[in-house]
Amino acid sequence: MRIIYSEDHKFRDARTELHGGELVKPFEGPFRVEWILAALKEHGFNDIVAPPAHGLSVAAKLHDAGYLAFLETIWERWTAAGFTSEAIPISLPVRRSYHARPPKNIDGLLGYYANSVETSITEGTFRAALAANDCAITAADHVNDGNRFAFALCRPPGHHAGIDLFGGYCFLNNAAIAAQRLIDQGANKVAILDVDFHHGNGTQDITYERDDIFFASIHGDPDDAFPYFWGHADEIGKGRGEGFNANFPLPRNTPWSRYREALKNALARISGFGADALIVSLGVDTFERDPISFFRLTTPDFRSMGQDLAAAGLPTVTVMEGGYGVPEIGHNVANVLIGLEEG
Ligand code: 7XA
Ligand code: ZN
Repeated sequence: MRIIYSEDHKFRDARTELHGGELVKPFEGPFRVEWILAALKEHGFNDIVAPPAHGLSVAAKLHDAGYLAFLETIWERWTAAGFTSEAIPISLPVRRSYHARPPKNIDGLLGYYANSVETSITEGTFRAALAANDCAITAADHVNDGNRFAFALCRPPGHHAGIDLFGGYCFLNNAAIAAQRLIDQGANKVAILDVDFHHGNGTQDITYERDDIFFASIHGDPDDAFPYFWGHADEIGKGRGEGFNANFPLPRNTPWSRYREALKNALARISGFGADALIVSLGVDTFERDPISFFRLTTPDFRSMGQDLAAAGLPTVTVMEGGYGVPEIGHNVANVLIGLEEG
């Protein structure tokens, strides 16, 4: 399987994350990709290529123009305003902010485009997000060229990035960008299956009113898990998109046996949709020892997950999302890819 990876992810190396009332070292950092790459090489995945620059033309079909301009210029504007530390939103539009619009004040603008406040923006964040976008597009192109699989080792991740929202460590929605690229190149219908522990609220935001992208997500119940305000089972899509969104919230301590039932149900929905291709938003924070999540999957379970995903029989672009804290994340990712190739 071809792995698409850019060294430019290193340009995002934040010092701060707001967690439990403190500014801590972020759970999402460059070390994650180092662990994943090391494990992939150990398991014999040696076809690792850097993506060419693709720019923002695909992202511009999914994200708001003002939001993209914000991402591109926020650091410059933040420092020009005299701030010397990382940019953290403090004031967000909420219920009954009926007249919310992008303010000119940089603090206000930062809150306007945020869906949560743990994620600091740093000098190199946009450059790294652009590289992740390049990985996703290149992986989609590899599958479009007739290859069954590609893995976009994206960092920063993307599935919480909405039409005009960043947060949850995400800025550009890499999975939706891969789906859009496949559609631009001739696919009629693409399914995105999000197996990260957290609901893919950004992907749902982008695809909610579309009937050419089916979105399914298996995740910690939002009653108990970030992003809290999205991901309920009754969110089924809207307008033309009604019936093309499926959420599978699961409780604390979910083991593989229970997870697998949800996975089979999600795959059955995708099969009914009749997709030409599958995008997998792969988070391995469903792992039993993930520091910020609460499912109970083990390292061998990820191989079974890959086999189940392959049984869908679709050209598949896997896009990296979350997974934290322990070097096992690399083996968990490798196991999904091994399972995909076996299935
Ligand atoms: O998939 N998304 C993540 O892994 C990021 C979740 C961010 C949680 C922040 C709440 N402390
Ligand atoms: Zn996650």
